[in-house]
Amino acid sequence: MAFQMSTLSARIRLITSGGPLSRSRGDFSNDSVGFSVKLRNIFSATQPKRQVHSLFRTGIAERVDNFSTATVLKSFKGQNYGRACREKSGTVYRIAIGAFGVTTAVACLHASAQVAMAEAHLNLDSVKSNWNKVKETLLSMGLEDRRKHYRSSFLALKDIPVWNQERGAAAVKPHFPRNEALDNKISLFSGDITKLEVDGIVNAANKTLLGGGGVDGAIHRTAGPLLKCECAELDGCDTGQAKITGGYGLPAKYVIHTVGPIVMGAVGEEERSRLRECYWNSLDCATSEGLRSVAFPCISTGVYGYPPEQAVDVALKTVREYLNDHDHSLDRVIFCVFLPSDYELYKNNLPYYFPGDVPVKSKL
Ligand code: AR6
Repeated sequence: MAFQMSTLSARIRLITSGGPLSRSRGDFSNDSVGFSVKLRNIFSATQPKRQVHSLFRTGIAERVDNFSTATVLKSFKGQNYGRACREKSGTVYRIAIGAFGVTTAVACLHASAQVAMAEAHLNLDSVKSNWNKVKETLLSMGLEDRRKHYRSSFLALKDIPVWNQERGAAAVKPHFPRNEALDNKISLFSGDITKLEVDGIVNAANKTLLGGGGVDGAIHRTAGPLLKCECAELDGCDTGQAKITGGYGLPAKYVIHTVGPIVMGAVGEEERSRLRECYWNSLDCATSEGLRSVAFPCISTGVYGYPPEQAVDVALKTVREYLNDHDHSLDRVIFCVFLPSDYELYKNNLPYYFPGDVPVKSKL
């Protein structure tokens, strides 16, 4: 117990005295859930949770015992005034330390109660959970803590190469001038969008926002049932519009739901405009919520029947135009393709919209 007490005190001193752990202090004051989670991590390195609780209780009792008024009076019984003064000041010091200990212990008890409350909100598998609280708690967590709640494997943003690094497509006559900074904000990724650890992934949803097949089904499956609970309160979504929710069990913090146009027969101006709105409004939705990295699937090109070889131009042109106007608002836009044929389409068309430093060749 003595060892546990000294470990605990040393850790509390580190937090309060500007040691390495004190860097997190700003987070603590802003965010009590974050504080709780971080505090739990500090303690759990040496203390099982039950021991920590009893440690706090014992800590308060011991300090109150050690610095009771009886102790103070005792120090004035001595004959030597100087000695009494020294003992008195020592006692005052100990009282101050004791008071600090009690305050800290009370704060710790409060924090551990909050940890328990936060964890109680974190059942991602039950529709009985309060989605609002779960969302809030997940978003307030640091990355390492949030990763414990992912319902799938993940790919970190730093491991998704930017387009510039994997260039190699044929040189073409670009539709836009080269902008090296923008080239470095683009990725072409082939795989499952539900694995991407980015700020937001875009869902090719339907107007109900209550889930479906394709990428919509995959996103809802990985996020868990609370995503549908939140979606149910959004009152649907019109074609071309976008609405944002939490990501729940997804590695992505947020999901931006947009509804692509349904193509029956040939693509007309109406369908083109609606598809453009999907990309533009999704990016607008992301930046207005402060998201810095966003991944898109090939909206409307599955069940909704938009020909992929026409959709690719709308997707790339809209993202390029958005980045021209908002280059400081986003760090990365990822085109997430699922089919090998879509990968080829994007690879061949990206140089028209994000041209690199390559010799010019006409598309015709
Ligand atoms: N990750 C990335 N892309 C995917 C994934 C995935 N896990 N799964 C499919 N895709 P679709 P739509 C690609 O049909 O055409 C739903 O039922 C897929 O290869 O998902 O906009 C909704 O509820 C294709 O390239 O969306 C709507 O009712 C792209 O995602 C309707 O489908 C879009 O295909 C929306 O149809």
